Amino acid sequence: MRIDIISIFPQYLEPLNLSLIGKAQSSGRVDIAVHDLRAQTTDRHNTVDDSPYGGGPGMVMLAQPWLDALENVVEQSPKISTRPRLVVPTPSGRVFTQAIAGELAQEEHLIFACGRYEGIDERFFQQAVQGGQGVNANVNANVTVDVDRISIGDFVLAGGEVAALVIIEALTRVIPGVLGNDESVTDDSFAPGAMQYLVEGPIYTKPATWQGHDVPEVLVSGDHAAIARWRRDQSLLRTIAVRPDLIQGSSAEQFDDHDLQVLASAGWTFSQGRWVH
Ligand code: 6GU
Repeated sequence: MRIDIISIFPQYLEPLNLSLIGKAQSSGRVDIAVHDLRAQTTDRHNTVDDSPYGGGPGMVMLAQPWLDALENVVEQSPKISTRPRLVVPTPSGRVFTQAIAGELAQEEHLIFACGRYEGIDERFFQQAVQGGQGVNANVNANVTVDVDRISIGDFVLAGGEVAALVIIEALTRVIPGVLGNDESVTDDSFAPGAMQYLVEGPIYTKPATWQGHDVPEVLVSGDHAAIARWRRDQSLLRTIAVRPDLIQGSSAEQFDDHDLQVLASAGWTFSQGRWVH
């Protein structure tokens, strides 16, 4: 997968060279390039923003440098057959989930537009979706992308860079081959499938007794079925405690009979198409 990131603070994206994503780059599973939006400006002050039409606080990013940057990125990136997806981190996007991470992980080419200030002039997106001849005389690429506005939660950041890091880390670890075989992503919290509406429960490592606290007996029993069942029970109980909204958004079909017993023992029963608790 190719990932291009456009930002006025390229250094914000340096952590992408570390750890899991750094390794995914070295192994060729992802190819990441960061581009400085200011490189597109032609005036003496490298202007990227101006005051909003209609008034109001803050500044709005100019459409032109963004279109020029997008054209350059599409022009420079290795030939890719599919239409790139332009991911725009913004609090006014759809809320990011593990399912969306899986969806993005299937794309061949993602371009992240990390805005700052109040955001980017809307006409940049209109133009990016529509395509047509670019105004940049040197490049004149015919750029069309799918625009995907994504929020990482109900709070406001100072810019899209940190959100792009979050989204890229989540999608990279679900690209096949990025994690080892023994680090299955299907058991993760929110993983599509059996864990979709659940968070993981507690985990333990050595020593078996630490500061007077014992590891739960079942985990040292060697009984794999009992361990799997215990973990699932813990997951159900923790989800009820910290994320009842996840259970509320699920239906009884997500759960087996034993799950439903555990939920019932915690006061949650599914009746006439909804959860009662
Ligand atoms: Cl994706 N960007 C910004 N700037 N703020 C956010 C966000 C994204 N998600 C939540 N707040």
